Amino acid sequence: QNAKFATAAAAPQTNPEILYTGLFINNEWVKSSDGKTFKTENPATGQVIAEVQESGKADVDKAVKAAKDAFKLGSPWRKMDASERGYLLNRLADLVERDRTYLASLETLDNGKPYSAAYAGDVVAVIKNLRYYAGWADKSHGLVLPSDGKYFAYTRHEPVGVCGQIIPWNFPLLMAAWKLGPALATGCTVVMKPAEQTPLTALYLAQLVKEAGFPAGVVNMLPGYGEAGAALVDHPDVNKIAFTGSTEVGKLIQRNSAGTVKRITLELGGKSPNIIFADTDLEKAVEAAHFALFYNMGQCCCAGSRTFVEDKIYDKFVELSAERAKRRVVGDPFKPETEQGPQIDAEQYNRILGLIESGKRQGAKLVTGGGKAGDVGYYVQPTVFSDVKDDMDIATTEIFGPVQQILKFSQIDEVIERANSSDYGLAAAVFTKDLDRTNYIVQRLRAGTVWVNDYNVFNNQIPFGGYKQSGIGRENGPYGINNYTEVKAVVTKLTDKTS
Ligand code: TXE
Repeated sequence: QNAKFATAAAAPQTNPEILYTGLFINNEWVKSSDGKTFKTENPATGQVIAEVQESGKADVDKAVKAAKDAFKLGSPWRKMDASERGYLLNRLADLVERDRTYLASLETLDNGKPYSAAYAGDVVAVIKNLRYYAGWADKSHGLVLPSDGKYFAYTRHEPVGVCGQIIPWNFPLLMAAWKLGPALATGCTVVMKPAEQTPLTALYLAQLVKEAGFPAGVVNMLPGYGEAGAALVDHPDVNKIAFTGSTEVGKLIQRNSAGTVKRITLELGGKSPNIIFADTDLEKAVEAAHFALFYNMGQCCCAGSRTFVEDKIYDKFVELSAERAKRRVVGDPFKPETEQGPQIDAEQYNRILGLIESGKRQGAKLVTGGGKAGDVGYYVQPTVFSDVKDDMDIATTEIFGPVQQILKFSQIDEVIERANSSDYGLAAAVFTKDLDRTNYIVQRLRAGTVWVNDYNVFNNQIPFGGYKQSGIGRENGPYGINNYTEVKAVVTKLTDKTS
């Protein structure tokens, strides 16, 4: 984080006003066609925060029409200079920055993540992402190609068109930014569906889109359930789907997109290996492995959820990891000292508790935690398992909760093979001071990101995405732009040619 954002967090608004609960279509707030609503709750208390309009298929049709109209030839958006699109994205970043405290507070209320993380992490990353892609708006361009024959050949990078963007609840605002930034930089139009658990910050962001001056229909926001997402996937006028969520739904989306040959990018689940060699700084590695798993209540697709530790330091590593997990401060996410808030909802909470039970049943050693924390809200104790075997459910299933699995290894090729023997391939990390070993291992791990001597390092310049069943495509960095463009080759006959 740069100095500009490194100030202490402003005091949160523990009861932020809920301003927008409708559907945002064509720069207007409207109700759902069939009058349906759904409740969004505060996972720290289980209490309802607000009733939100629930988008159905008819609303998807309306929003897609608005996005299609905004993309029509001759529309203000299509005629706009690329640099102007960049200006609007920067303006949006300015507004997020202006409302940083409010947005971080609203995120904490709706999602349960510690306010300190929402303020210093999520919202800052949103601002930087929008600015990063603002810079790309007038720098994404084609090539002039030395074609054989008497031809002048060049490529145009054109916007792919109407994009359906379906996002999850673990980083609600940040996932909205990751998807909006490249889509708007390249001149696409968007219909976004935030997750049903966390619609509030995305809805507020939609209002900022309007305030920033984006033309009507360029961004449409449809709160609702998976059915609305499925209707976007099926819609013949949607040219591309960008999805972040479960591998299960990702497969459905891939299948259902085939009917209209949509472009798709999928960012799905993971079971990422974090490999710790004995030559590393033990205490730093323990802390890094703790952060790798427990950050955001374990609700990270890239969570280091298989911690492989070299046998020589295994016992000590387990002992220190348990001590660290016991020190983890669990509680009210608005309190500055809180490191861990509640899980997102009852479904995830019960699923995590069920997986913890499976770990106990299947013979892993529970070294700390192992159950719910408190009686109000969806809190789970920071949990550490040792003596975990590769075929246990806790070693193969994405838990998406504060449950660390520590596995033992002794040989480098053995740990590479075990690390790679997963259907997932999102991220991996290695901790060692040995350069040759580092180079050997990074070339062999089948993962979209490999961190060396650190974990969870995210920057907008760096691509992120998965191998295997962790997804298709890469977000962020220059690669993120490609998802939103079609390449058009233009070949013009010349009457004369010279070198
Ligand atoms: O995900 P879903 P859920 C993983 C994590 C978690 C599990 C289930 O393991 O425990 O997924 O979480 C929308 N067509 N991740 O059930 O259902 C849905 O409304 C189109 C990993 O919350 O995939 C929401 O907006 N869209 C992950 C979004 O998909 C559909 C983040 C994600 O929800 C749909 C979240 C359908 N048929 C969970 N069904 C990551 N990769 O970071 C649902 N949706």
